[in-house]
Amino acid sequence: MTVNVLNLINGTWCASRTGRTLSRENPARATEVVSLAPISDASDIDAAVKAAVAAYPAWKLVPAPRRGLMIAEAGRILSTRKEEIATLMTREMGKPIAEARGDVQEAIDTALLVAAQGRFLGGETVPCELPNKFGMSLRQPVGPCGLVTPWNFPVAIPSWKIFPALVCGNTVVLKPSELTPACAAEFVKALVEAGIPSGVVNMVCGLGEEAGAALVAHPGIRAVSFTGSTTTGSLIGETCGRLNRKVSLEMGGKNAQIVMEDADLDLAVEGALWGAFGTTGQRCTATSRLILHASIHDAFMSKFLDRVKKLVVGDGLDANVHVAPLVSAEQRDRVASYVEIAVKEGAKLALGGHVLSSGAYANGYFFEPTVFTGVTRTMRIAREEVFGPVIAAIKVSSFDEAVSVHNDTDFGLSSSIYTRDVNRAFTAIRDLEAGITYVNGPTIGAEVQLPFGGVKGTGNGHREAGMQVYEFYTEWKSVYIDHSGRLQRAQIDT
Ligand code: UN1
Repeated sequence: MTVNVLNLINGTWCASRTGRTLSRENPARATEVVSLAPISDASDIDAAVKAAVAAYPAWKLVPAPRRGLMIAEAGRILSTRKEEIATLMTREMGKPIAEARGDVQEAIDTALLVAAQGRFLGGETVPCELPNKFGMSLRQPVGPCGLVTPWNFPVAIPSWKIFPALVCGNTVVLKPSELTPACAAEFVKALVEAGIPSGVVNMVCGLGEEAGAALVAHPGIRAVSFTGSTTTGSLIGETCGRLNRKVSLEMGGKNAQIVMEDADLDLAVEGALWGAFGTTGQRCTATSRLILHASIHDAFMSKFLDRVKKLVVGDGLDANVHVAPLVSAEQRDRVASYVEIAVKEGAKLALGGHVLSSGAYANGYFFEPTVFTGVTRTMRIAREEVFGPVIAAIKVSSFDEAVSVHNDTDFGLSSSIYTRDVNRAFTAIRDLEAGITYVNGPTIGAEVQLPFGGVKGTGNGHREAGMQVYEFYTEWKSVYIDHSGRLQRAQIDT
């Protein structure tokens, strides 16, 4: 069954003014069209931003606890439709059904957390230096926000942005990935049904270079939040820099799992399997480097390769499948080209490395789970984000070398160390350059109540989730109330 996706502008579901549509195929069976969505242009974006601008004055006056109640209701609606949306997600972007359920669950968790903040969007009160004077700070909304989201977490990532934006009193225009418009529409429908007024949430489908670029640069937009590739993020950052526009960028990763000589090897193998091949490696938190202490390198690798060989590759709707297809033919070819590069640079292909295209794989974008050993820190396979089921193992001979290899990357999202030595664990927490560090757990699977984001080339210093996300979706106002009845001069009258 093909889903016909429409744009949502000012409370009305409508086609693009261009009349153009894009069809999205099931990555496990490319002959099946999952969704048809508008390819919108700058005029559609303009209409949506105007709706968001018009709806803003009334929405920001709705008491935050009431905005929170609507978000809680959206979370409830999502939980009643979890299975239906998860199935659509697996069909539209491929991830295994259990992971698709997890994606929807992450949005439900976010709704619960954010809804409560409607009653707790606090500021501070501080003593003033002058008598009979009161000082406080308040959070205020930023204004209409432009949100550009990726296909790999097609419900969870929009929820990280839209729920906090709304609870703070902002209105939004969402431009979801052209690969997952139907998932985005399901999420937005839950908001509409929860009673969010017309114009407060708008969605415009289309391509990044057309609809996305128009949204980011539109004069009505006050803040832009983007999750996706480093190339696109940097362009968005440049545009917003020129326009003095608030911008939150969440981009690539080259996350590593360190395994020290004292680690529980079976546990570390489990972690690496999940971290590297969960979501077919298409998470920005995916484990794409393994940093192994020389004394356990061979023992680890032999256990690891045994387990990788047993991974079942197939259609994510089959509950027995561990590794689903890549999202698109383009992504599959990109992964294949990285395998070639790694081989040319002298990495040893220990397992996998090929496109799967025969039998049950004939119509899908499947790729073998792939393991490289003998990788050095200068190879491109150790430095560039692949976003696929490929892991590169680097051998080190000490903890200090492990940390140094770990940090020798332009990125800094997630990191992991397997060790039973508490001193090393705490030193790693301090010294690994990353926004997230796991001890004895894989690099993927962040929970929504802690800040999410990275250092160095991964982002531009903002965080999503947790309590930190409100720094992005609000502006601070400082307020001074002088109840002395006379002019008092700060810094002068003592
Ligand atoms: C992403 O890949 O962009 O921590 C997000 C995780 C998930 C979110 C990943 N909760 O792996």
